[in-house]
Amino acid sequence: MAYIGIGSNLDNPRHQVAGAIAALEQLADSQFLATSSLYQNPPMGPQDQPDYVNAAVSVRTRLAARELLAELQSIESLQGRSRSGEHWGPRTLDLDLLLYGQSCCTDESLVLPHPGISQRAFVIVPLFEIEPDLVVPGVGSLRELEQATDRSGLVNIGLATTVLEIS
Ligand code: 5RW
Ligand code: CA
Ligand code: CA
Repeated sequence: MAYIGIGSNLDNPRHQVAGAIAALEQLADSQFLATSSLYQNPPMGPQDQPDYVNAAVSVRTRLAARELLAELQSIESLQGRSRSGEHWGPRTLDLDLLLYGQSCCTDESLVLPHPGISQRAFVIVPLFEIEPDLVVPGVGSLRELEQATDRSGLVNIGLATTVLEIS
């Protein structure tokens, strides 16, 4: 089982997150399992950027972790992610591989579990919604993380819906 964190704070974030979920539903050699609600929340890190919309999904996949990561980067690119912006700056789409089974990995290009899991409410809350009994290797139970999390900044804005928007 793999868990993917989704974030966007540019170009209609809710639409970007819905588009990412639709793309992840079509992932090669994989079975899409669950999606969380979308959560609007203020930026962590640099504050001079718009609010984010975050979500999490789970997939069962035959792809190797690095193959999955490459697929995530390709979806980011298709949705206009630019790699030129400032580090931790605003982006149309950020897909993070949060967990890949029980794998632990500390390469330059891939760290598993994703280091953000243990502190970021915008990761913990959506993940808890889809997998409350999850145990994060090297960290502990998601339930304990969730209980220690300040969720006050997060607004549940519902499930992703694909709708035609009239401009
Ligand atoms: C840097 C996250 C420092 C937390 C980063 C920090 C975000 C976000 C980023 C996201 C929200 C990485 N990504 N804020 N900030 N959602 N809300 O997806 F403490 S940059
Ligand atoms: Ca991220
Ligand atoms: Ca990322």
